[in-house]
Amino acid sequence: MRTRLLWAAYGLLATLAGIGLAHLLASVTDPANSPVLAVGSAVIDLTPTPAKEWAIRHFGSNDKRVLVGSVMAGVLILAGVAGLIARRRTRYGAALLVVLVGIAGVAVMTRPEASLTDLFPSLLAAVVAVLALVLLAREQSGVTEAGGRRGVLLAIGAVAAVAAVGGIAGQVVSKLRLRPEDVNLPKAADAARALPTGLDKQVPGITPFRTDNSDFYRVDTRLDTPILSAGDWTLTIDGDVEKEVVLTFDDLLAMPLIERDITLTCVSNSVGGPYIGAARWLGVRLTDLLDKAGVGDRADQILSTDFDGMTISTPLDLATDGRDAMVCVGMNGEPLPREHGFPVRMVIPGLYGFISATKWVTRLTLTTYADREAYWTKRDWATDAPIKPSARIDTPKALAQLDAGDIVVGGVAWAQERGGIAKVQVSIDGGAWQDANLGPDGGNDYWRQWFYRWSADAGSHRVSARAVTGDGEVQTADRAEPFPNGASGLHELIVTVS
Ligand SMILES: Nc1nc2c(c(=O)[nH]1)N[C@H]1C(S)=C(S)[C@@H](COP(=O)(O)O)O[C@H]1N2
Ligand SMILES: [Mo]
Repeated sequence: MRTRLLWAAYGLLATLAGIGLAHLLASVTDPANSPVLAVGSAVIDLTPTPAKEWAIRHFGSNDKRVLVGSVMAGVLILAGVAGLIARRRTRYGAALLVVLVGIAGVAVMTRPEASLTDLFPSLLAAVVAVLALVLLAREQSGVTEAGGRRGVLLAIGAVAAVAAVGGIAGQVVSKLRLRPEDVNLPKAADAARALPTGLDKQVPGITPFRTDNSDFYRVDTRLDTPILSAGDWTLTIDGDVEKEVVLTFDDLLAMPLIERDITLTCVSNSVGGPYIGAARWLGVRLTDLLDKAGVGDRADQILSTDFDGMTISTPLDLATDGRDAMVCVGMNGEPLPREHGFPVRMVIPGLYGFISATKWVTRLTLTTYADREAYWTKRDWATDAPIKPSARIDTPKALAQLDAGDIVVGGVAWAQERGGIAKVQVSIDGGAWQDANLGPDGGNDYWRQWFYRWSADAGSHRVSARAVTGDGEVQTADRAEPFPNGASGLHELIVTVS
């Protein structure tokens, strides 16, 4: 039993050494090629909708950790098995390791813009893992009753050191490379007016009127954070256009910039959920860019592609109907953070992010829905998905224990491209809808804070909120799941008052 465990540990160690060095190599070239991340990303892409809705739905940081953790666990179990096999036949154990790394290689190569050099980290992982296993096996078979333990211990130490140094150095290099790049952004020709002071201080527990970049939700299919440089970046506008246009980052900055306050929302946000944020965006008008290329009369879709070949579809008519559709370089007075699309991303008010907000965008192709299908379209998500108006209760929290008397219920509500929020209403225990107080107006594409003073008596109570839009629409109570075009229903919670 003991020797079995020992051999399993050898398989594990050898694999960790391979993965560690590969991680280091990938961190200096392209982190996405790190074998574990590559397999994780492939799992994301292969996961069927809506069977495993969560995987495509919210890639919130926790899900990403769970996913990478599970892939890692799977790899390590197989690595242990390879070690056990190597006890009898080193060759077969080594072969299993090669197969294992081969899976990562396939995962790397199935990425849309993959090239052969992307395989280097996986190749390195295979070579290092096999060499390490052979070394450990050789030293182990040299161990006799009489001695020879020194060699094994040295080999174990060496392999473990390679694994640790590779892994740690890889992490350090990745962190360093993630530092934001310094770019100077010009001022907007068409600036936004100062955002009024929100209710942040007045209503404890309410969502801040403006979301800090560091608190802004992140949703995308990536397990890494892409590291692009503004100097290398270009945007190509092609497809059904009069002439193809290629712009550099400087070309973009030389165009008239606008600044807008827009609340971005993810289609995967469940009612009352966290995947929403409000920021001040700086960029050029999407229509100014499209005019440069001259849109043909066949196109009904803008297919935007990111640097890695990931695609997002946007209905051309909605993007060009006069709303402030933007190709953005700045977020809250800073260059875009890497997680949010540096150097350039799209933001289109009123459409969920999965059909509008392409991060790390490098290509806009004017095409048709009949000709081209974007990533989420292939996974049966809707192609036309306006953001559904909704009110969220931030305070009190669900199941809170509260003292009887005055209780402030508060939150945010949004109705982008629907005239903004005209009213938020609150109902206690299904009673009559009462108007809440609204916070300041940040514009029709921006969310609005609200609060309601409730004089609560003892007991268990159900608190509900709903939005009424500037266009006169009352938020529906009909429930829908996020798939395929966004959640609906009222945010409701139960609290206990005593
Ligand atoms: N390149 C790329 N852009 C993307 C995505 C993606 O997976 N890849 N996800 C989209 C989705 S679903 C949303 S909701 C928004 C989220 O933007 P954020 O992460 O900056 O909040 O980005 C969009 N842009
Ligand atoms: Mo999203």
